[in-house]
Amino acid sequence: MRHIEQTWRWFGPNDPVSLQDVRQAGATGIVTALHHIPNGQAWELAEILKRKTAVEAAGLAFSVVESIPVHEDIKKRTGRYRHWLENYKISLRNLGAAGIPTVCYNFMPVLDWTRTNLACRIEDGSEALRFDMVEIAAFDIFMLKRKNADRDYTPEVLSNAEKWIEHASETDKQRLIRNIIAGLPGSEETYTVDNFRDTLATYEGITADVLRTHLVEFLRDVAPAAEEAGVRLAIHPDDPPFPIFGLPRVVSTAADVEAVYAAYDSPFNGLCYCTGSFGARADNDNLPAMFRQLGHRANFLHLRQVQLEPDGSFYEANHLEGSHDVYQIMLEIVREQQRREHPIPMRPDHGHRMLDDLRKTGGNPGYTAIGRLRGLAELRGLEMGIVRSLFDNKT
Ligand code: DNO
Repeated sequence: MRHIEQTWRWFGPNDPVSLQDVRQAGATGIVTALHHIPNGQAWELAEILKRKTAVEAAGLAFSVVESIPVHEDIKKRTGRYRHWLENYKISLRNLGAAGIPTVCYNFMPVLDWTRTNLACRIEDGSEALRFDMVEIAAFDIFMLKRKNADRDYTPEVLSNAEKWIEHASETDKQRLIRNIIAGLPGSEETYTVDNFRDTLATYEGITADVLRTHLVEFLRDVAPAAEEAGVRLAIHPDDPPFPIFGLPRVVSTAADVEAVYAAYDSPFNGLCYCTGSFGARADNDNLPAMFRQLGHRANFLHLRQVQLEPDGSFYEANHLEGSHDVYQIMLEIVREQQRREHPIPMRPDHGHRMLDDLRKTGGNPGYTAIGRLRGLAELRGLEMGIVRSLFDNKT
C-alpha cells in the first residue's frame, strides 16, 4: 500500500512558522517558492539549490514549488510574453536539474486567491478566512466603481451591498480594500484601488474564450519543457472558481480542467486538486466524483473545507467539516495513490487562527501553525484509517 506525501507550505526564511515547527507537525515535505524573485524572472539554479539545502538541513524534502507565477503578459499574450515564457522554461529546467519534482501555478488574471475577511470569528472562537459576496459587491460597485458592476450580482446581494456601504466605517472600508487587493500570502502582486482599476482595464477584450486559448498556448509551449525536465506541472484552480470583477476565469470546473489536460496529453501536465477552491462553487457539488474524473492527473493536493452560503459567500470550515464529504474525497485519493509509483504530495490548505496563535500578531493569514497542524493531523488520521481498513486488514 502506498501513502500520499504529507507536505507543508513554507514561505521561506521569513516565515514565522519555522522548518523545525514543520517537523514537529509531522510533515515530511516542504512546499515553497522563491518569493524574492520578481514575476517573470528566471529562477537560477544556485538560488534553487540554496533553498533546497536549507530545507534539507532541517531533515525535510523540497517537494513542491508553489508557485512560479505566470506573468500577466503571458495571460494576455502582450508585451514581452515570449521572453517571460522562455524564462518560465529556464526555471523549470533548473528545478528539474535540482531534482524538484513538482511545480504548482495558476492562470487567474490579476488576482490570485481572494477573501474579504481574514479573521472571521466562528462558533468555537477561532478565526477563519471568509469570502463575502455582499462585501465583494460593495467594493466592486461603490469603491472600485467598475462600469456595469451591478449587473454581476443578484438583486438580493445588491440591496445588501447598499446597506453594507451605508453602515461601513472608514476603517471597515480600508480593511476590505486591503483584504481584497493588497495581496494574500503567496499572491505576489499588490494593488491600490487606482492601479487595480488600471490593471483591470488591460484585460478589456480578453473573454473567457480568449483566456482559455492563451492557457492552451502556454501549455503547448511549457508543458513539453516540463516533461523534458522531469517536473510535474499542477495547475491550481481558480479561487473562488467563478469570474470576479469582470475578469474571466477558466480553471473552475471539471470541463475546464479537461481542456487543460487536452492541451498537452502527458502526466507532467496535471492538476493541483484543491478541494477548497473547486468546492466554493455550488455546482461543483460532487467533489469525490470530480476526483474520479480528474484524479489520474492530480499531481498535487490541497485539502481543506468550505462552508457555502446561499448568496455565494463561503468561509473556510475545519478540515473535516463543511459542505463536502472529505471522507469520500480521501477514499478516492487513496485509491488513486495505489495506482501511482510516486507519493502524491498533499498539504493541509489553510487553517484557522486558533489557541495560542490568536495571541500572536502578524503571520500569514490562513497559514498559522496550529490551525494547519490540526488540519494535517485530521487528514493524516483519516488517510491512515482508510488505507488500513482497505489494505492492512486483508494481509
Ligand atoms: C492560497 C493558495 C494559492 C495558490 C496559487 C497557486 O492559499 O492556494 O495562492 O498558491 O493560486 O498558484
